[in-house]
Amino acid sequence: MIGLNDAADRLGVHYMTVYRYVRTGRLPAVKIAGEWQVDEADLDRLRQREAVARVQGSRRSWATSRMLDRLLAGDEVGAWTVAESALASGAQPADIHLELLAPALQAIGEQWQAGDLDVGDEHKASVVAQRVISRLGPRFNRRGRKRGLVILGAVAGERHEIPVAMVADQLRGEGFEVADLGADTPAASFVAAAKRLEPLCVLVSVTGTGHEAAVAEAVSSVRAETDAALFVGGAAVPDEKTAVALGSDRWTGVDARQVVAAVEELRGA
Ligand code: B12
Repeated sequence: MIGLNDAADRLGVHYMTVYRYVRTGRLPAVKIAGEWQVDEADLDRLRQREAVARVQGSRRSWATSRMLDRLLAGDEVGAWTVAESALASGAQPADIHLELLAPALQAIGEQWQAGDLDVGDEHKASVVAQRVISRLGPRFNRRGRKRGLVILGAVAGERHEIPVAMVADQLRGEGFEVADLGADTPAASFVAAAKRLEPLCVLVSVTGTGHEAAVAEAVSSVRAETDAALFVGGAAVPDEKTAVALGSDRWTGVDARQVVAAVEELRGA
């Protein structure tokens, strides 16, 4: 372990810069006899990450790898600190969703698929991601008259709830009212909500493959009861052809910003 003055020398930065790294969670440290001490291995890791960020010309890629690290550690406080420092440097709440959390989660999926992580790691990371999303939620509140109501949910059997939560918050951020039915929503619940709420639009989310029958049931049930626009989307809907085959009015893109734009178009906004 070394002190912050030595760490600053090794990194070639001012003492206060290292101190800020420690306070924002970028550099793990412990206090020994009232003095911050850092592990040299952590210092090396920080140096490597900084180098990657420099090469890629982006502070965000650094923040994304830091977010990934904190999700895998199951560290809500650390993950929130990463989000908070990005917000403090001018990122919008939607950027935290799409540029920090989504790529970190996608990287976790790749590591799970490669057999480097077990499903428990994925669960632990998801819990932290959901907590960060919840803490960001109020920042998407927008005052004033609502622009219309959107019903949103993942189909029956589909447990991927995080993409749904992101779309819901981003729609709220643009002034829409959202009935978020969450994950694993039975077709009958989409229908009940659509009959009761007279939505501008119903969004059916599907992330994994193998949910085609559930999508078909949700789509046909909703269409039988309402004339509202209906879009099927999510990671399992990568293109126009798939969207149309699944019964969507059209393809509305792969991320939340694109869905929001499609809903805005309906409104003629
Ligand atoms: C977290 C996670 C889980 C968590 C979910 C926790 C939760 N509460 O959400 C748990 C552990 C439960 C889970 C379970 C499973 N998972 Co999983 N999971 C993931 C992981 C790592 C992240 C998902 C995520 O949140 N991504 C971040 C979001 C923001 O990205 P996104 O999907 O692009 O989101 C955008 C779009 O979907 C869009 N969008 C969302 N809704 C809508 C709606 C409309 C209308 C439109 C237009 C757009 C839209 O907006 C979002 C924001 O921009 C992914 C890896 C990955 N590549 O994403 C695997 C992944 C999705 N899972 C996978 C698998 C295989 C499974 C399991 C079968 C096995 C397992 N790993 O346990 C089960 C299936 C459970 C089930 N029945 O659904 C595979 C799916 C492969 C496939 N093509 O089918 C993936 C891709 C991992 C991989 N690389 O293999 N998983």
